Amino acid sequence: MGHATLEAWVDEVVRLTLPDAIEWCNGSDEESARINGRLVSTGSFIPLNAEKHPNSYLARSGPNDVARVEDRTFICSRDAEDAGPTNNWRAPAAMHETLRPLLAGAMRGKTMYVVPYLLGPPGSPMAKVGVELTDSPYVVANLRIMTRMGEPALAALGETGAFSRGLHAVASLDPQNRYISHFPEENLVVSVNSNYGGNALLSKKCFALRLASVLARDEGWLAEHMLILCLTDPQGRKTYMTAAFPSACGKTNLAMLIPPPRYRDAGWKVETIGDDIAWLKFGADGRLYAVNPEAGFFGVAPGTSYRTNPNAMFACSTNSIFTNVALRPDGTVWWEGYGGAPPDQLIDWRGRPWTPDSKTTAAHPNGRFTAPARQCPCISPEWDRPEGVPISAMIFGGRRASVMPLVYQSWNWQHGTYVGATMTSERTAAAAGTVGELRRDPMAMLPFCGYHMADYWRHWLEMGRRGGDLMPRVFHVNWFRKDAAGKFFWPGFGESIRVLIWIAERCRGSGPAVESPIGWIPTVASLDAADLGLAQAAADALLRIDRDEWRAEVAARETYLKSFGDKVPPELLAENAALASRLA
Ligand code: SAT
Ligand code: MN
Repeated sequence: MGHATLEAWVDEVVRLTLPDAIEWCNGSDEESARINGRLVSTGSFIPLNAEKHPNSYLARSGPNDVARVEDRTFICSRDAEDAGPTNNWRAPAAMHETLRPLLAGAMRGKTMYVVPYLLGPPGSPMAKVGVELTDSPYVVANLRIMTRMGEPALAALGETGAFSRGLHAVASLDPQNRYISHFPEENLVVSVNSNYGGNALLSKKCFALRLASVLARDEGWLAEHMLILCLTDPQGRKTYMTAAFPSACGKTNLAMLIPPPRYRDAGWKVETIGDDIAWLKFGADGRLYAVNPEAGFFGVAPGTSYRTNPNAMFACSTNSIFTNVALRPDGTVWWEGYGGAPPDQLIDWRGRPWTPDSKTTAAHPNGRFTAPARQCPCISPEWDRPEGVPISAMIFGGRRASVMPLVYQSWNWQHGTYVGATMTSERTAAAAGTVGELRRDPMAMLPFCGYHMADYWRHWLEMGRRGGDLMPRVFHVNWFRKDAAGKFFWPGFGESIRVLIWIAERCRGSGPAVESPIGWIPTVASLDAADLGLAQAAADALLRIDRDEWRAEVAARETYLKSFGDKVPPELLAENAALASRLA
């Protein structure tokens, strides 16, 4: 017994990285206790208050290793054209040459963990196996929460099953020699010199999005940066939706939305299937079905509270890992936006004493919790259904202080693809870069598409031709529109259920809508928002389409689309031209 290809690869990596020991992970409780114990004894894990946070730990990453590094992330396809203009490209052979000396002997004195994991529900035709070789027990502890690690993967793998390979070495954490490299043709990711989330948990953005997007193109499905939720109406009818937002724009909060009392009492319910990634495939009935490839949440901690997202707070109250948040004297955690006044004394995310007078934040803005999905009170009983859930609506959204109305519906799949392709959002702390700067982020996949963006759009259009009328309806939302004083118009959080309800009604072919140049928008009345105390002017402003702003937007989109040259699908240029003429 054993998997010859896997064993041969492990041998090869051992010869290169020279670990002192090798440990094959099976995901058991005993193994987890042992690895957590090791992390505690080396000071990498601080055990939290055993009553308030049983089996939970605080970890601190290097101060220069706190977010994804897009400028150090590479797609190493044979042909540069396949990576496209939105990815950093390196020739595979050249990248292997660069990596070899960084990996040589990198695991000396350490244990190399062999971590098999399954993405997707066990038994699902959509599930895929990955194996990460890592010298970071922190990564192993996180993968155990984020994926079905160990036995379920080995069972799916058997002796000959296919798997994606991930090699991760912490090395010296040198930011200048940090490489998050993807080799789509080898189904391989190599990551060196980072131990942070999306750079090191190779199951997540590296495999479930970048490599998977390439597999999806080749195999006829979609790997998307989308949450998955189920909205149940008072009659018990369920509408499954996915939504794509850039990192740190509220996907986790929307996925775990709690309806305000009036809606809850009336029988509305939102349940979570996933908060970050969706894999979508056609079912036998011709509809698009989604599974969540992950088994945990790697959520942004700051701003998460019992007021804004109690479901996330419950989910991470036990068996969880916190990274780069603050520690209270009683062994509980804290971060900006936790709720209540800041505690008098804390240890900040860098391990230094902190008081409310300190000039820096106590938690890093991209501080995270890693929590098992099954612990989330609103997790859908269908979240690990092997066949997935049939999607009726796909929602795109970003952070836009202006231009974008609260919500609109595209005319059809092709127009919806155009709406996704031209998405724009203000930068957040989830990746290195200037926070607040506006950038195009097509389908929220800019940092995650493993091949040429224009080919990816082509693939979306192709999926639409296959799915025809059974494709989901496509919407765009913006919770972040601001008034002249810089205040958000929309209260967001639970109140956004009004928008989800309108979307569900539109999917059923009901729900009043007004035709605008950009798509269908709800009437103010159909949002049922009278009780929100929004002034009529604010409600109008939320849905306003300012023709001058939009004409400027369309001109900028034309430049953007044309920057993809010959590859840009003519359908998208035609949609932009049609929008321009509707605005004329
Ligand atoms: O760092 S992660 O990629 O895991 C999280 C995110 O940026 O969305
Ligand atoms: Mn994400």
